[in-house]
Amino acid sequence: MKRFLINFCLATGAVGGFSCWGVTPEAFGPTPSENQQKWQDMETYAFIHYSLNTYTDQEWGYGDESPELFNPSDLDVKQWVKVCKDSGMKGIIFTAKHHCGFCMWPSVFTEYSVKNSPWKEGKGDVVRELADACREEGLKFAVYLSPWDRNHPEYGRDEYVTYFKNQLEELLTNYGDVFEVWFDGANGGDGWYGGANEIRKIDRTTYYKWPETYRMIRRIQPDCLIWNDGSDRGDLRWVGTEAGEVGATNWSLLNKDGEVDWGMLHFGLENGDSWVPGETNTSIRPGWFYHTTEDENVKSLSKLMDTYYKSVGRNSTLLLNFPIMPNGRIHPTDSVRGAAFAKMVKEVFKEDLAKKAKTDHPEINDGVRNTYWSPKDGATVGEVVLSFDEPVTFNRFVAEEYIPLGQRVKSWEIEAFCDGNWIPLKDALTEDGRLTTIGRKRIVCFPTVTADKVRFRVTDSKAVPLISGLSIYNAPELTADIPDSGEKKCSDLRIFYMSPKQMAIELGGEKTVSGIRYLPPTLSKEGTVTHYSVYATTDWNDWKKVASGEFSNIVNNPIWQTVKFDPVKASVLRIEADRLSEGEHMAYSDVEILYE
Ligand code: FUL
Repeated sequence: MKRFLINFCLATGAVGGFSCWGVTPEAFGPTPSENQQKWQDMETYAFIHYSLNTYTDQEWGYGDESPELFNPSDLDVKQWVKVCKDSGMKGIIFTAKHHCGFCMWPSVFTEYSVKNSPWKEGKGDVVRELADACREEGLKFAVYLSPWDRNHPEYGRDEYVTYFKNQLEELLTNYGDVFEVWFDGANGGDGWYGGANEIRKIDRTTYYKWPETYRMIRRIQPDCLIWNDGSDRGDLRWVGTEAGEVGATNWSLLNKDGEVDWGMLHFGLENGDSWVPGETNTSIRPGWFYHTTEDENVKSLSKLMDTYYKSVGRNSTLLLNFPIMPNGRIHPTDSVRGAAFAKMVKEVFKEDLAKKAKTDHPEINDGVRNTYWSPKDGATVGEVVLSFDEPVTFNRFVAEEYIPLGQRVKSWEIEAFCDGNWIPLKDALTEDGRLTTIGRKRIVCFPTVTADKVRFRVTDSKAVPLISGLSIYNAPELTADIPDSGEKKCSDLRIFYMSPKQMAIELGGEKTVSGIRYLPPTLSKEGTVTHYSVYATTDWNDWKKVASGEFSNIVNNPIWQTVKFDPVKASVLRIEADRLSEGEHMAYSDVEILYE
């Protein structure tokens, strides 16, 4: 074990970022803008998914759904804002326009909007109501505007890009401050497109003319952050999954140019030349839009806490989605779960036990973000010991880097001094327990220990590490966990392939069937069915087509897909893959049958 210099720190207590040695080090590598720092300080904010899909029980609308469908009986944006606030969310990003193209505000550039719906006799504006309600309650407001538009006749041509920019300008000009714009990367290709009903492929790197659009955003709302999925470098990046976790190693860096692969999204790029921090997005339910069938599948409190540790606790933010029900409100299960989550976060982090510790480096446990500890003489390794008069019991450790001068730490360790021995504390939420990056905030969870001393040790860093805070907490055990899913398997099903794109399910006798559920392969995207047809038979001879359609967003969010149809007598069902996301052979993780 290496021994380091004993550092005697000059506690400056000064503002503006001071090292314990009284010298302000130079920035190292890319650094965050002030906006990016403010954004990361929000930690948790909400997504709200609401559109015509809510009324068609879909995740992606095709673009031909009637605006007549939009007629909520009880739309109450104040309830949404209250739920989000009670869930600890600091802002809301709203789906002003999802892939179906329906605008939740009365855009002057299209007829496909709330203005042609029965709701408020076409005089309503959901974006306006929500933006106002957010402001009243002190939440920040932001918009999701889908670049892919399955309704617009000109999608794929230049005219559409002008339309898209006009809409963005409308949203950025008429609704007050917008803290983020979210440009979804999905582009499934096919759509209604004004009745053309065809597949339109675009080159995502050139079609939308992002540089021009970005310039416009900066001009109208200089404080607004640009999110995209990584292909056109904005200010924030997707983390490569909708499951609610970023890599345990998470650099807030990417390269300005060039391809961005999944690993770069999920872990950042250690030597990237630009500051592009990751935003972790996930839904409180399996889907992004509301489906009654998911009422039993709202994320449990322990799952939400796990998500928090794997996002906010890994140098990211958490963008947590609340879907709106057809009546225009958030479901009570979601709101109760959201409030329990906020309460638990508060409970876990209510008392920083590190503040009681004695240390030679008081700037590390003073709770002040712009004072930081660093090893002497610019060393890239070093350690700090926190000593307690009375033994402390704890199971969470939080480290924070002073990111205004860049992200530096590459690996570190924590040890607890228990019964005369130093015991390493490993991250229980990773397989190898190793600690790598820190960034804005890194939370480490481990089984409860009682110790007299705690040692924090940086073992590798790109440049002298600047640690603005170490804290220690004792989280309550989560005993009353609610299971995530009420899925039950049907044991008497016999499933086999009739051909690479046809799967037969024998039901074990003649039954009245009203639907199927399909869980795609989860380890690889290969064989995932994106477009399906379902047939039923009682004699293996006479097959009746009972359903067909699209499993939208199944690639990014590989969750259970439910297909319902009019009850039919069958002894065998056949699922055909009309289209696969990748590969030539359809695959599944599980299949269920819904009976009458
Ligand atoms: C995805 C979209 O395709 C989903 O529908 C949802 O909006 C999610 C947040 O992003 O890429």
